[in-house]
Amino acid sequence: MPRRVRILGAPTDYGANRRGVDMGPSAIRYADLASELEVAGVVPLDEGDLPVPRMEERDPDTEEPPAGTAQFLRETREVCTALADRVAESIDAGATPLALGGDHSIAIGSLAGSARDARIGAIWFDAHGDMNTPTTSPSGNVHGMPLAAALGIGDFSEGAYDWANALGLDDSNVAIVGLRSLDGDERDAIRDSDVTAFTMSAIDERGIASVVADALDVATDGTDGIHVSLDLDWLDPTVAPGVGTPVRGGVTYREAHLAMEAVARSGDLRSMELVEVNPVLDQHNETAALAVELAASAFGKRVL
Ligand code: HAR
Ligand code: MN
Ligand code: MN
Ligand code: MN
Repeated sequence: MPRRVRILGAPTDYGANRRGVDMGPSAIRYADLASELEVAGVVPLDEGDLPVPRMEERDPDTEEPPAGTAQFLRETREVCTALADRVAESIDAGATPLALGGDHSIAIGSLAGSARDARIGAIWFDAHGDMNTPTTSPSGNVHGMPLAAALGIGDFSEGAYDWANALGLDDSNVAIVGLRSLDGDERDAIRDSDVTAFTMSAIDERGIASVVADALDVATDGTDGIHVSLDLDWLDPTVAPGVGTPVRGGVTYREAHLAMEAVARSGDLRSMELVEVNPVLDQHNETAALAVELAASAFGKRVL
């Protein structure tokens, strides 16, 4: 039976400092996500978008946390708890959830849902570590924090209930691939954890195939499957210009495809997300189109 993929749009930009990433799901669908997934040999079912309150509709009198702490944490919690339920339901129904951001804060929901009744691993394809906490973040933007939140590092609780910590995910099963931008405290957080981080230098020296093979070993070791979190700023800005926080020196078009093909071959993909596509900053939707191509590769599209 072919794999079924449930497409879950999460059009939020509450975790980012640049507007526009809320249009990511539309841009990715416009780039023919569903038909490319069919070409990859899976059966896509588009479940539409999660409800996200529009920034412009918010009560201007709502109190924001002081600068220097996590911004819009309440809205982020709402989106992520809803997404977590939809991801968990998709997996229960025997399908593979594919979440469309939105900014990278949605990963808190994807990971919580994917890890609800299972032990999972995660591969984080990103220029950034996303290991800040509300107290260490220099920006207050939650899209720089989702990996820490999911690993139970830092206080995201807003009271007693810790909605963010994905209990079925252990740091020893997390690999970051393509790292090239870190804040000071974030570097310490990664060093103090059991997260395995592969920088761009590692890719330059060893080649992407060997690095991704190691990342897959880390994420599959003793787990029931892996979550693939694909931040489009992982790629070099020359091929993925439509992102809010581009960093020079990213992976090439070919390296990105090779990595996704290795994910497909592993047979361990349990859940996936495409995040940080910003159509306002893009050129002719090419970053959304690239996201679609890479998803198709991750779900098994091949030339021959
Ligand atoms: N590290 C910076 C911060 O915390 C930048 C976060 C970058 N944004 C992302 N995450 N797209 O991967 O603000
Ligand atoms: Mn990210
Ligand atoms: Mn990033
Ligand atoms: Mn551990």
